[in-house]
Amino acid sequence: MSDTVLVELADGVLSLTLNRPEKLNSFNEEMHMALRAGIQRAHDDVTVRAVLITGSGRGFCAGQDLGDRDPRKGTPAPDLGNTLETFYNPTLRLIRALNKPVICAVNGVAAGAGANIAIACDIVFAAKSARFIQAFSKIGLIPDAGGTFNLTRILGEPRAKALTMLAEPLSAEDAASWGLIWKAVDDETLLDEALATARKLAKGATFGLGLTKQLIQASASNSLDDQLDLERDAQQKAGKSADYAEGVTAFLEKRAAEFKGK
Ligand code: T3D
Repeated sequence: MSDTVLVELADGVLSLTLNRPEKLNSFNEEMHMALRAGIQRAHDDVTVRAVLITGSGRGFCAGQDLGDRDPRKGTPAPDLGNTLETFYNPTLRLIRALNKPVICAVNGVAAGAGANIAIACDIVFAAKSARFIQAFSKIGLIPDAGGTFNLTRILGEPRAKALTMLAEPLSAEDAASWGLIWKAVDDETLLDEALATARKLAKGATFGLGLTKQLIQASASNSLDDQLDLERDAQQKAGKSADYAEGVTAFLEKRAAEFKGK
């Protein structure tokens, strides 16, 4: 087991903490594989009902470890298309495909692919001291890890283009007011708030939450007609779930529901 990602399961929440603080939790191959294994576990383990991703130390994640891309070593230029396909894209796809909520607690600077992995999560909290930096243009790259997709859909072209071309830091509070993240919170309360939210969701009707996540993600590329059809089909599944039966029964019995995520 790698210590580049700390893994803890408690109260239905799988916490994944990026753990290369001396490199601002930038990605080397080992950390890529450890994060992916964590998210895959969330897919496979029915006791996991929500995921929390955060970082150790003063940063969330500074994207790719550029020490592993040092041109001075004299090796041939790397095939970055291949590294995206091998390392980043599978993780992005796993996060989006996971039928369970993924909460991100951005504890400090989130740069390059680190920023875009955070943005790809379902509910993003950030410490007020955190910054989001689309650092790619500073080193001659394009925004990857879903950046061109998510930034454009969330912020629109003017802000997506300026953020990525200028690579200026975006504060957590501006990210929240622009709708890029859910909330900017005091540094001292970040983990408590994010964890409390993850625990609340983990106790919730996670079968329906998974469907909701997929529907909202699908809407960006669907017509209204297609989306109405999807809602019909998803509601049919939700209506047959044990969580729905429990939710309605608990309402009628004036008690708290005990959802099982089924
Ligand atoms: O390659 C592929 O597979 C393609 C995919 C690419 C995806 C990408 O993410 S490309 C973008 C890569 N990331 C960056 O360009 C960001 C580079 N880092 C920075 O610009 C700055 O470090 C930050 C703005 C993030 C933070 O600045 P600051 O002043 O708070 O911290 P610092 O002093 O720059 O960094 C602290 C340490 O972390 C420092 O090490 P040292 O000097 O104390 O030994 C620094 O070198 C290290 N560090 C930070 N980012 C990276 C890194 N080391 C390796 N790779 C990094 N990305």
